[in-house]
Amino acid sequence: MLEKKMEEALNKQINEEMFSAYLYLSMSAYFDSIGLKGFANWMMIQYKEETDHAMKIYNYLISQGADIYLYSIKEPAHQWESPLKAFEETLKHEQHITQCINDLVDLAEDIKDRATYNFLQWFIDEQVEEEENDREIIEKLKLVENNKSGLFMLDKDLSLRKYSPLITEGN
Ligand code: OFO
Repeated sequence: MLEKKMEEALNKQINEEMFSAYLYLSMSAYFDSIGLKGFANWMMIQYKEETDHAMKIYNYLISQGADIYLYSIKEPAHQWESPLKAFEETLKHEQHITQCINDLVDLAEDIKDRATYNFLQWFIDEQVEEEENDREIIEKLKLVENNKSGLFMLDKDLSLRKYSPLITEGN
């Protein structure tokens, strides 16, 4: 049984995760439109992972007998100045998500909601990984700046990323 304010906060986080999914789907389309299929693949997988994050919270709320509120999803941008700018926005967005997760953890601590506190630990680790991945790609993009063959190599690299679904059922 969740307290109402935790139920509300987790429902808001579903919306944050769905916006993340929308943002990365839009970035995937952008990369496709400029012929960078590997980057598009990376972002498409990111989109799927964000949907998994939303579903992980959804399933947790259901398991706690809480209500689900599916709020409207904001419209993301659909063009970026360059691959570097898109990834800089990605990192900035993930830093915002990290803050959202930290706020949820603080709330769980404040109201002594130990189940939710435990549930959120997975997201804390995930955010460390997400920010690290973005920083790595930003560094590489800075290295290959204005070098078409470098960008092509990086695109090839990112085309290798594979999606492994999160087991969200009852998870
Ligand atoms: Fe990108 O980790 Fe969820 O939002």
